[in-house]
Amino acid sequence: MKIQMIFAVLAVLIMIGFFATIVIQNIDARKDPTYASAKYFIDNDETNKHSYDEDIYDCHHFSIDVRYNASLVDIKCAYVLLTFEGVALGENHAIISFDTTDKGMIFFEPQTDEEVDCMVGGYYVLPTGSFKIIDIQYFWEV
Ligand SMILES: [Ca+2]
Repeated sequence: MKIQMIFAVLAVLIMIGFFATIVIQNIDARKDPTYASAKYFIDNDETNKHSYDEDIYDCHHFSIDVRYNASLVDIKCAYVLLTFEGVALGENHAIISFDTTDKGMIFFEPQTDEEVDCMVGGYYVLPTGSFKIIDIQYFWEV
């Protein structure tokens, strides 16, 4: 009887530990950065050193990798999907942004680390031309 009680207590303790681990893993430690820390991060992150390849590593890969790398240092970063006027849905462009605590939303082209202006109705310049932005979507989850 006492051994059964010990096993029951052990089982409960193991379950508590298991659920506590799940809760701890789900706490999102990422925070919105200051402008300076976002700039420092993007300047030191090496994603921009990848080579662009339309079939292997394109704008989506650059943006996903920067967002992931930011999460590793607890910086909240968004994968940003830009939709251009007159361009097919699958051919939109991905960049990244930070909602900085001191200067608000800022955008970077992750292929070059260049800070870029982005707003609906504005234009985005790519090597292939200048495109009117008709929608901006933010994806914050890593
Ligand atoms: Ca960089």
